[in-house]
Amino acid sequence: TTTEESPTASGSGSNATANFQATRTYRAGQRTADPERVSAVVSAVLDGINRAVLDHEVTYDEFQAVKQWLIEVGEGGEWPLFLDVFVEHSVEEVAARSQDGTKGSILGPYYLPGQARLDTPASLPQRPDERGTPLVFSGRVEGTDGAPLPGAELDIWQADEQGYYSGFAPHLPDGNLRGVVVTDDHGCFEIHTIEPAPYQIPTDGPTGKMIEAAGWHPWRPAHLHLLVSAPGHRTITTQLYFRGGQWIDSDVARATKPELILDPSDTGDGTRSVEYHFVLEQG
Ligand code: MBD
Ligand code: FE
Repeated sequence: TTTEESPTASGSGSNATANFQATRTYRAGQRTADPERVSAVVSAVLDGINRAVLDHEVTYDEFQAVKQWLIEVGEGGEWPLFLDVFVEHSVEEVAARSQDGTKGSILGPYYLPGQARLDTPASLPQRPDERGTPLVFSGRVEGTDGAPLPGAELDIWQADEQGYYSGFAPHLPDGNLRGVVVTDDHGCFEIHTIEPAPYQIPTDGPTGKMIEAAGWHPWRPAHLHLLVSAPGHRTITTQLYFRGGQWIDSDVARATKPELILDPSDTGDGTRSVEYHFVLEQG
């Protein structure tokens, strides 16, 4: 692979940090949270860290190495990557406790708002020589009462056949394999794309170095990301995976769920095809 086709960790990581800071949506008021809650959560985090130090008899050398590593995560812009891979699944699990309809999954660091709106049937923007197995992904968006939701939006983004995301890899055109597809009068959609490759955490950055040092693998199974929304309904952030795909049972980000696994079939001409129905709750 050429350098051009292998974005560096610092490239994708700092892009993710810049993107987070440009698009963050959390409310500023949450910065002045209830002191009792701050104390409870921060105490629990510090208790966990101090417990690990005592239980594993962490040395001064190790303590200083950790300090240096934390500095590098920040300098490399990898906090969004690190936190979305190792912590977001728990935040999503909490959110899921009050969510009906289609199961959610984590957002991850590579969502970019403001993509092209496409009428169904839609083709996601692709390079003329885009590689990968063609995939036709179709289905319906409906409410928990089963009523179809016309005009619902599927904001979709995915890695390419090499596992890279546009906007976070300099060799890919802006908007590649990203789009907002709008459902028709019957709440139906049809999206023409390619099957993504599994995603590898960049091995040349601090997150990848930590994973390697621990002897873990740095892979997420192949997935499609989606934000599914409709007026008057709660937006679902989710991901869809592929049955039998590599890493499906050992996602480094622990973000798979059995309800979110697609099982595409061959159509006979080298294309694969699959349906999925999304259910949104009111609110
Ligand atoms: C990804 O593609 C992803 O989806 C997550 C959650 C973290 C890192 C890379
Ligand atoms: Fe992803």
